[in-house]
Amino acid sequence: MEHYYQPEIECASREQIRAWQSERLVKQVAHVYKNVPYYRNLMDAKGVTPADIQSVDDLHKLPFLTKNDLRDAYPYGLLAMPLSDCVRIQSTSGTTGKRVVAFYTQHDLDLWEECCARALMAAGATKEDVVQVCYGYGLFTGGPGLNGGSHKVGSLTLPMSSGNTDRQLQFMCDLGATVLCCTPSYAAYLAESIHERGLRDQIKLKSGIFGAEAWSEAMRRDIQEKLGIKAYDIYGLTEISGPGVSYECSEQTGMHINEDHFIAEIIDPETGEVLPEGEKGELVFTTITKQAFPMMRYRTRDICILTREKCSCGRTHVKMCKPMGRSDDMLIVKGVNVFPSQIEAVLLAKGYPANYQIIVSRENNSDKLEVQVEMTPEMFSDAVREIAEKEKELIDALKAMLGIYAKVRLVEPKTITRSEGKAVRVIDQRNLYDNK
Ligand code: DLL
Repeated sequence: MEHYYQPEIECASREQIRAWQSERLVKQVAHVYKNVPYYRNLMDAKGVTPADIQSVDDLHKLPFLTKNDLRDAYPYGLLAMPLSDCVRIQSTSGTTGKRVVAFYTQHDLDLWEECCARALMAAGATKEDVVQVCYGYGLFTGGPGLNGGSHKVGSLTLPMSSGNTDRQLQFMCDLGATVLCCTPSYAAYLAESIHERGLRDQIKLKSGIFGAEAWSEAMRRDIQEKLGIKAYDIYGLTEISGPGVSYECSEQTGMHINEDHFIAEIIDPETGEVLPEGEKGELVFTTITKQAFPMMRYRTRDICILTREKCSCGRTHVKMCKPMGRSDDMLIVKGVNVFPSQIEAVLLAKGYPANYQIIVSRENNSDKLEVQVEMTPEMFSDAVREIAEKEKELIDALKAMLGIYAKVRLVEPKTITRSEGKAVRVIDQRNLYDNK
């Protein structure tokens, strides 16, 4: 049986959803124009005024926002409410320069948690369930979002946070967790550990909600089989709120976007032109109910397709497919957003030439990051011990920049293949977007 958190909204008619969107968009534009000088300037530069936005049909007239705008306006430049009305900050795992800081009023938190509650109920959670949340808690939105959603549903919530697999498994068995929330790679790791320790008979899990990174259908099958559960995808990003921007239902064929809060568009990433439904392009979101940190036409850089085909679950909100890639070079390694430019900045600051390669792989369902860096001829003549020290120094500097461990290998000058055109900076061996 399909469960809904807010059936009257989740299954509303298309006309009703459109009406909500138009009415809320007009209000949101007025709010932003009045309270966010940064965006007002963008609108003025494009010659658009709030009066030009009368319905969703006018959305395309508004200027885009990008991660660069968030960086330029850091930290308060896109805030639309007095700081004293805000009660929470969340942030992306990115670091200096790229860090996104999002603000929430109590109203914003409530709506975000309701979105997560919809996702949880779509995955079968009820007040009888025990929800084990092993997304990170803290600045990352995963833990707090699903935690809040679980409270709204009325489930018994286990705020485990990430890591400490022994303790996760002990609580899972002893307290009879029925719904698991974590990244798909951690779910696969837990599944393997359960299998190895022969705990399968002691777990009561029935479903899992896995997101924050790309995962394939093959990985879904593997997790479902090993844990004996139904595995649901969940998508979101800090800028827009966090997890629960969209979520899967029993059909498991894409994620319903909470259209009463977020308007989705697909654009051509080169030209910015809006593409018709069913075409593949970059996903863009406009928030229409947020108070503190509204995002107008925010370019996610996630490549995606939208579909409005009728869904057997009864929900009427548009569905997005699993993200199929990114239109920028951001990598997600161990759930942390990593830009090659951050790595390059560290290397240059430490006096290395910009000849490097970043290799991402996955072993035992855990991501590995390796940076191969060419030494200068002078460094190459150094003793082996000194080279090891240099590697250690780079490992520390990268850790400070990225927040995660990257293995560093200093290689002989001129060993990294030069290419004719763009340098191949990143080799991602994980085949994350191979959706078979
Ligand atoms: O990852 C929020 C989240 C937490 C989503 C827990 C789901 C569960 P950020 O750290 O800001 O927020 O990273 C957002 O992660 O633009 C996508 O590229 C990627 N991403 C998120 N969910 C998925 C997913 C959280 N289900 C960025 N599949 C997004 C593929 C995903 N990629």
